[in-house]
Amino acid sequence: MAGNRTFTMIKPDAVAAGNIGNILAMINKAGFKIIAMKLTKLSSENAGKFYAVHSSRPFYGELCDYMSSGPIVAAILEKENAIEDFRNLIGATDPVNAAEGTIRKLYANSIAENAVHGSDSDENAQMEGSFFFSQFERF
Ligand code: IDP
Ligand code: MG
Repeated sequence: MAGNRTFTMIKPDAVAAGNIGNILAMINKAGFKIIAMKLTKLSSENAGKFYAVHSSRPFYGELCDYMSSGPIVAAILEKENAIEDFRNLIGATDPVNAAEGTIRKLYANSIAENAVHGSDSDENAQMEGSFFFSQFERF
């Protein structure tokens, strides 16, 4: 990874609302290259594993139910300074606090159903990407 890759999901609310294309267009326009991508669905067990880091937070059950409620798009993205630049592109966790023009400001419903995931560190990007993709599925 060496700082140039991040992992994202287009979450169930955004897929259900028909916003896959709009969100991918913003990702491309911001200069990210897609290294791996798939439309898939998390079981509640796998949502629990993916978000295990949040297992002690009060919203963990709600988060796992939501993330397994419908299809998602999982992708590995490449760009210089990928982690920070992608967090800036998606905006704050709560869309109320997200900057104008960010993906969450435009497409999130709430702090829970907030349209997209973005990794918060190189280490987590590596782990999260590996959760969905093998070496052979990446470009
Ligand atoms: P992030 O996605 O901006 O990194 P995190 O704090 O890592 O935010 O939380 C992970 C996900 O958990 C959020 O994207 C959102 O879907 C959900 N979440 C975060 N805070 C809350 C909350 O207060 N209530 C309900 N869901 C939340
Ligand atoms: Mg996070």
